[in-house]
Amino acid sequence: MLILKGTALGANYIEKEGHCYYFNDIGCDINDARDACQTIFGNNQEGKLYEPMTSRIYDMVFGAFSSKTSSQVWIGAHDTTNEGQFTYFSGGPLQYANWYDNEPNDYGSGEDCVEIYTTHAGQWNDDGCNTIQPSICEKVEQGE
Ligand code: MAN
Ligand code: CA
Ligand code: CA
Repeated sequence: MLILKGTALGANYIEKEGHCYYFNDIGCDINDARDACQTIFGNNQEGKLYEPMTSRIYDMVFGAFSSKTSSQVWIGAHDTTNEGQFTYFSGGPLQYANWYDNEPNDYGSGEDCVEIYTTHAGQWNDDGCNTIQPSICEKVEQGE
């Protein structure tokens, strides 16, 4: 039923270049957000928090979800392993970063997870991983 592929997607889903993205507006800490992406998209290495790799794709994904009301939204990067060394949850250093002014700052007792500031043109902040907020999931389509 290829013809349904686009139209069957709900309002919180978009599909771009063989990847599907989902805006999860249920507030979660980072671990629950990661689990939710697997629940939504499958746990066979398919569903994960969105891991931005290029500005071109990031601008498309952020643009599609920028009207969402939440001001802070989880994506799939962290520095829990080595402070100051941000990596994707899938592994490897960031290929692309979009930090807000003076971020990341590991504020207070420490901040090790990466969020989008939707109120600051989609630039990023490091925040405490226990913060409860929405998130963006990604699925790489089979065969891509
Ligand atoms: C401010 C800044 C940020 C920090 C948050 C934590 O906005 O210091 O870097 O992450 O506070 O709430
Ligand atoms: Ca940190
Ligand atoms: Ca910060």
